[in-house]
Parts: sequence; structure tokens; C-alpha cells
Amino acid sequence: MSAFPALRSAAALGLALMLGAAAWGQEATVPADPGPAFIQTAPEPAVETAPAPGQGDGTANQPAAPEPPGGAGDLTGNTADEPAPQAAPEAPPDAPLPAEVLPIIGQPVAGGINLHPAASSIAHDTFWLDTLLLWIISGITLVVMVLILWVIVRYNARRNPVPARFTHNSPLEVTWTVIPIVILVFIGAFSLPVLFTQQEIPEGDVHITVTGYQWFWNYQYPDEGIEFDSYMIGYNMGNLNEEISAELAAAGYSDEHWKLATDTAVVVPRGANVVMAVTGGDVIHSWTIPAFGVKQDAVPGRMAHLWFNADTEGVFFGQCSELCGKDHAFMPITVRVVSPEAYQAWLAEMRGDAPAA
Ligand SMILES: [Cu+2]
Repeated sequence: MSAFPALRSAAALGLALMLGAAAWGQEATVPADPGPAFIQTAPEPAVETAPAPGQGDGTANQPAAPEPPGGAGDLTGNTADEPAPQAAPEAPPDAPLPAEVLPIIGQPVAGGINLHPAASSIAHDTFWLDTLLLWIISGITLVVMVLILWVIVRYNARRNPVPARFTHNSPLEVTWTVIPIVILVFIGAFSLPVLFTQQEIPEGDVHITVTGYQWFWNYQYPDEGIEFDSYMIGYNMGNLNEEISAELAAAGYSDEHWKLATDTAVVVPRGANVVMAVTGGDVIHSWTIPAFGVKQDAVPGRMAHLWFNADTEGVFFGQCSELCGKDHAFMPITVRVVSPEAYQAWLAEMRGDAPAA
């Protein structure tokens, strides 16, 4: 297991060299570069220090702007005392985010080359399979490379001036037919069960219907009578600017989550089988959360299904994964995995029956 990061690193290094160091370096360092004026001119102290007095985790996301009455007082008391750092970004989206501090897990990281941390049973299975395949292809590549080198050294024209003239070698032909078959059967024995697990939709504890539109997502919880749209924070507001930074901060995100964070989020409870019906309202989109190991095309006129069981509480990001028009890059996906209790509280808030307390 421990050899894989090294193998991946080697592969990524080769790729980086091929692509050119300049392009690679630029992409990897942009988020960390303190240079851009638009980041520096943002009200940095307010964004950075607001959560500090109350809790150690300065980067964890804060409760969303609309607070449930009386709820989460200990977490929000400190920020409430401070003067509002900004003209409060108009927000209150129709789907308030749960007032719970969640770690942001499923997101790209600067210089990262590995898969997102697996956060569902399907992701654990598929990522394990990915590792197995990496071992196998590495072995095959090594064997072929050794064979080629051997032929180059041993059978070049100088060392082997009179080449053999035979045309068939039955044992050899049987061998190079049978060995690949054995390898493929071996892979299939592991990959097919994973594939079936993905495609056999279990009984759902939570049902969600997601519809892709140009350029946002619509979510419905048919069992709960809940429906809301989900837009990228800062959609149609130009490049990253103070206004967008303020909206991100108000929703508990930071600048690095621009183009990933949405104004509303899919909220699901940890440990529940979530069954999603996926369709498209205009053109083909594709819904995915890499950390869950799920991706499904959203095709108009068809209702496809995916399922996952998230085992880690946190915030997970995905992006539309089927080129769907000019703003394809601006319809990200945010899923918040919360505790079952927080999920029930969120449902109550969404349905409008506010808790008595
Ligand atoms: Cu799309």
C-alpha cells in the first residue's frame, strides 16, 4: 500500500515534465500565491479572525447567515458581537445551510495528485480497485520493458548477425494468450462486484431528485416536500472580488472555495443510503461527488439513479461533469454530510415547522 503514493508521484512527475514545468507550476501555486490584489484588498482580518475567539479552527466553515432562532448560540455569540464586517451579502437563500461547523473534506488541494479521501462505501471499493489496478499495470509495464530491453541488447544486428527464420512457436503463443486471459479474469473477479454494487440501487433512506439546468442544479426531496435550486456563490459576479469573498465568508467558506461552493447545498445524514434520481432539464449535465465515488449523466427525458452511503461528516464538492454550455464551469455541487440529528433539524427548518425551542 505504502508504495502507491510514490508510484503516483513518479507518474505525476513524468506527466508534469511532459506538460511543461511552467503550466504545472502555475496551476499548483495559484491558490497559495499571496500576490493577487483582489485577495489582499478583501477585508482579510474580518474573514480570518472572526471565528477565532470562539473556536480554534479558523478555517472551519461557520454557520450560514440565517441563524435558526435560539440555536447554536455558543458558536455564533462571538461573531454576533462584532460589527458586521460587510454589508451583509443579500442572501438568505431559500435553503439555509445547517448551523453546524463541518470540516471541508472533498475539495481539490494545491499540488494534490491523489483521489479525494474516500467518504462512502462505494468510494472505498473503487479506490481500492484503482490501487490494485495500479499494481497490475505497473507489473505488466515492467515485464514488457524488460523484454524490450533484452531484445535490444541480445538480438541487435551486431550481436546476432544471422537471425532465426522460424515463424511459429506454439508454446509461446499459448502462453501469451493464456496469461492475459488469466489477468483479465483476475481483474474481473474484483471489478465486477464493485460495478454491481454501484449499479444495484438499494432501498433508500433518503430520496433526492436532482435536475441539471443551464447552469444550476435543482434538488427535490420528494418524501419531505422540499425543493430548492443551487447556484454557485458568485455566479455572474465576475472574477473573485470583495463582494464574492464576503458571500463566501458568510456561508462559511473561503476564497479557495470560489467556483466550488454553492448558495444552497444537498444535505444528507451520515450513514444513510441516499438514492438520487438524476435527470436533465435542458441539455445533458453530469452530477458527481468524487469523494463518494459517484458520477451520473443527467440526461433530459431519462431518470437515472445513483446511490451512496456517506460515512464521514463534512463538506464535499463536485462539479458538472458533462460539457453543457458556456457556463458549464460555473455549476458546482456542494454536499454536506451531517449527523442524523442535524439532518432532522435541517429538514424541520426547510419545511418551515420551526422547532419550539
Ligand atoms: Cu452542466
